[in-house]
Amino acid sequence: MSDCIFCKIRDGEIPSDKVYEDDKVYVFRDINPKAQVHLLMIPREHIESLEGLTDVHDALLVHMMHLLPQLAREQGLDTGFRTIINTGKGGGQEVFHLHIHLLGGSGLPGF
Ligand code: DGP
Repeated sequence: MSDCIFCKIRDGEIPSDKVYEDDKVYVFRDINPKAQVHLLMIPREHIESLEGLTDVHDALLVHMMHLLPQLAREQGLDTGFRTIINTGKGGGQEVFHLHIHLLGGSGLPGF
């Protein structure tokens, strides 16, 4: 059994506020939102971080990148959005299942 929180969310073992899912990704609202809209996009496959990617993930990555603006539009983020990928402890990563933060709307902190 995996101890990964995001695998458990993907599998419905931990409840989440799901926004979107397909055969490759699962998207849900961050439990501790840093802006009006704060989504997390995870691949269904357990990949620890960007460091775990290989050539076999190329199609998955393109899929994720194309989905981000679509989801942002659906969330009403007509003027733009921010994406963040924290990688490794030194990059501030807390959950070791690759995820892309999608943030926007009021409350977006400066960077
Ligand atoms: P990162 O620091 O990039 O690893 O961000 C992890 C994010 O995951 C953080 O913003 C809070 C969020 N998070 C952690 N546990 C849960 C959870 O159980 N449910 C939800 N929805 N989000 C979570």
